[in-house]
Amino acid sequence: ERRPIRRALLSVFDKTGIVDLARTLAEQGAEIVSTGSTASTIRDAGIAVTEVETVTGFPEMLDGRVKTLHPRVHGGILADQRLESHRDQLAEHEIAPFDLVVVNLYPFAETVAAGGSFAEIIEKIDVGGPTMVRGAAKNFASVAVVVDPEGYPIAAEAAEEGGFTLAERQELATIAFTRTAEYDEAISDWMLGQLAEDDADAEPEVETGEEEIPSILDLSDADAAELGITATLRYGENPHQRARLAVTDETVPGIAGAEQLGGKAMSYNNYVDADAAVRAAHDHARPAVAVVKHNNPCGVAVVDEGQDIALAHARAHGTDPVSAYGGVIAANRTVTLAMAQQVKPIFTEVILAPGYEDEALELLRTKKNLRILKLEGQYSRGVEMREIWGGMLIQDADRVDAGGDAPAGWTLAAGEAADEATLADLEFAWRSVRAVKSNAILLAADGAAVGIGMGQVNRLDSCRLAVSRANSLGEHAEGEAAPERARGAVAASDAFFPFADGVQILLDAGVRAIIQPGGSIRDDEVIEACRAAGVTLYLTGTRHFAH
Ligand code: 93A
Repeated sequence: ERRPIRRALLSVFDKTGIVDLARTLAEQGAEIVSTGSTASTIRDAGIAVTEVETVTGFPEMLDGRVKTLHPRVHGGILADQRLESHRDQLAEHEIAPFDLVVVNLYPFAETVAAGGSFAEIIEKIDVGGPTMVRGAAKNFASVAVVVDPEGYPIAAEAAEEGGFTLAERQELATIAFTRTAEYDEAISDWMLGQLAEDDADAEPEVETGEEEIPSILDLSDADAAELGITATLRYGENPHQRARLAVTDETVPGIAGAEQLGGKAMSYNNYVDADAAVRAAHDHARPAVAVVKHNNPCGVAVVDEGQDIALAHARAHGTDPVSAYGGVIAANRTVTLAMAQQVKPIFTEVILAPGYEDEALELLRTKKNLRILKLEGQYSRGVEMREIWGGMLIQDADRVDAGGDAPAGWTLAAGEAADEATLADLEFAWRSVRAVKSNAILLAADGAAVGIGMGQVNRLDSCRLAVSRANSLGEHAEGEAAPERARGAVAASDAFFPFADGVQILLDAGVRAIIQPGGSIRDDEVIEACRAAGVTLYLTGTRHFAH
């Protein structure tokens, strides 16, 4: 059942489309009450409008800080018109109820993004606007609330059809509370950033006399959009860093343009990890899942074509279930319901896949914070760029398609030629290790990583880390020792072993085959160590640093 719109309160910062809405409301016989410049915009268009001052009997004061904060406004918004007692009290105080509240707020985040001064930003903290929005949203039983110009055509249509239904008003209320929540979150983020800045400002600033060049982060949203910026992110790598996202290549599906099917807005770190996760998963032709944390894989596994991707996920999660907490999961096949059921209990920031079974998507969407991204097509990048002080480095993207990346291009340097299964594991390990930050050592067994050592400043420590993870993180009953998963595994190293000491760690742990580029002046010592241990060693001649 529709509630007719007899009286509407319009107070909008962004005047886009407000005249059209006001005209329809007036044509449908609604009284329009409005604030300062909203009222003049409507009146200039020849539409009858009542100034809010006329309603309150009070002038706008404190430079506009107090415009609508008055019982004659909020009584009209908050009265539950179904209740006789509320109707009586309104009558007693000669307050007319509102049926529709249309408000959009002072552009707080936009003023921050545009580099407004401290005082300007403070003045853009809207108080009266959110108060009206929250009041109307709370009272959706009686009032409809619209918070941005996109909703005006719907409101106009509703006015023509005799008003909004209860279900529609409740949906509008939900949108309204989401809006005020985001609005306050932007304010608290900025306030926190100010605290951090205050600390940094303890040192007196030096006047250089030089004119500051505005950074891309200082541009207004509109100017930034012309440079391909599609989003202003909540913040950068840390809360005190501003951040934005620009799409630089619209011809590829890309992480930057991926379709989001659920969850909160992507953060800066989410994008970084999502990119690493998709790249790692797409390095495999077979169905694969990669779990990434802080730009490093903490799990990766493949299954045979035709097997459920859920199995790959279970095994990728099993690589290092401790680190997978709060990770980003990428699959190179459609996410099945079985995989969604596995993911559900695991705290995960982002999941990415080329598609989702309907029931899988439905289940994943019950996790409100999980960002669900759909991304079709093969990961591909032409060039990679990285900023340094005063410059930019540009290089061809690293690919796994060099001669040495396939077993046919490998050289057997020690031990017996690997059988088919070992060769498959070596290839899996080789294709997986390049996603790991150097120095990278990856142990694998049966198409799954079992121990990853990453980001160490010497290869010896990466070997130790890979082995200790393999031998401590495997599934085991409480009170029992973890299985020694390094024993019988294969090992891949993203670059050559400069000394035999790292290899010796792997040999002592019981690996059965090793793949590495070779090329060290001490290759002979490395080869000799493998030969002495009776372990197969292949050289690829190709290196895959990722620093
Ligand atoms: O300064 S406020 O926090 N105090 C108020 O009482 C108030 N009432 C409406 N901001 C207030 N507003 C905001 O003014 C609305 O949210 C809207 O953004 C803007 C509309 O004012 P005008 O119609 O004068 O442009």
